[in-house]
Amino acid sequence: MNHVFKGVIFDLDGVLTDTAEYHYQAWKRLAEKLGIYFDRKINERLKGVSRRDSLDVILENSTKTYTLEEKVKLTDEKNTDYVALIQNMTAEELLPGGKELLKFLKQEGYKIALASASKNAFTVIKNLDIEDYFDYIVDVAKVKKGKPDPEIFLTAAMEIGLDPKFCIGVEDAQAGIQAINQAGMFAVGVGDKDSLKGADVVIQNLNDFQLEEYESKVMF
Ligand code: B16
Ligand code: MG
Repeated sequence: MNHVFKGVIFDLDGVLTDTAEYHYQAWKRLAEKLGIYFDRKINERLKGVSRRDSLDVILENSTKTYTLEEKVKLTDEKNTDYVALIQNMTAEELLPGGKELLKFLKQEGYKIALASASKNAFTVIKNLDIEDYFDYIVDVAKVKKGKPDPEIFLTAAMEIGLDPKFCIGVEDAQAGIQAINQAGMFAVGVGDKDSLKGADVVIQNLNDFQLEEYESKVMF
């Protein structure tokens, strides 16, 4: 293998699949129960954000203050609903270009890792039937600092045995792009150019992923 890059580290929600809709449904149910206003616009702010921090965003619209214990109960409740929703996910829910890109990277000998903020990432990957493509899936429960801290991407690079500079990180959230930048990796943003500042390139979906083009942009 004579590639410039040697590994690709993927985010999950918003890059390989759209679990945001399931997160939305589960948070919506909790918010309704608590009598708190919640809509899809607020849900956008939860992308790439940890479960606990997501709850704090939702509670910004609450007049009541919750104890730490109550917050744990609320996130547990949301997660029970979310887990029930993702049980029925299938390979059909892989976003455009996902399968083709994973196949190509594997064939070409690139290392592949997952750096998702979701504690349910493994279940989703299994249901999408893509777990065999990954050399390493970061267990976010063991990561101390969330994105934009680079820890999750650096952990992934270390576990696949690569210097971060030989890795490409792929993200749909601004905090994720910042994490990739701070990790010293090449950053591919998936989504809207204006909301993914600092990305080396921004693509609409994984069908537009152009490895050769990215390799021609860097020099070591
Ligand atoms: P969980 P990603 C993130 O996934 C989601 O975008 C975010 O909305 C969610 O709160 C977070 O995972 C935690 O998920 O409650 O399942 O642990 O984009 O980092 O793959
Ligand atoms: Mg994401």
